[in-house]
Amino acid sequence: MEKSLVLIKPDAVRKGLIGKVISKYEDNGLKIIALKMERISEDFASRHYEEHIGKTFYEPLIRFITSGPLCALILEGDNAIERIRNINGSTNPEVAKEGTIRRMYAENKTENCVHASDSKESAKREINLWFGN
Ligand code: 3AN
Repeated sequence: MEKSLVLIKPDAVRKGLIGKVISKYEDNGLKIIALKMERISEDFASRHYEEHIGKTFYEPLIRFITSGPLCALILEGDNAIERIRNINGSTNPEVAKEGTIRRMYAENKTENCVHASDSKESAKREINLWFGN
């Protein structure tokens, strides 16, 4: 069993999409093992997105991710990391495949509804950051 950290970002929360997004994961057989809703600080956001510090999209990304409440979840399942990223779709909603969350609901590369861990290592780091041990 693999675990992944998923965020339902502030744009999706504002649009009332929490239930629809969670259903996509549950309908695909992924299990929610932790869930919380909060508005994060800039300091916390910079820890979550530390690999992007200095990139051109970093400042708008931090402004956006701190702009309102979000949901953080731990999902579990076989091959969860890859399956969740396939359900989410490409970072850019314009090129995301039909039926993916980002294709259906995302506005652009920054306001793109969801985040999911991209490797076992980042899943471990992100789960520890958001939920501790
Ligand atoms: P993903 O979430 O698809 O794994 P990452 O980890 O490369 O994407 O980037 C983290 C977040 O940074 C993305 N979810 C998106 O919100 C933002 N981002 C990434 N690339 C860009 C970009 N070229 N322009 C604007 N925002 C971006």
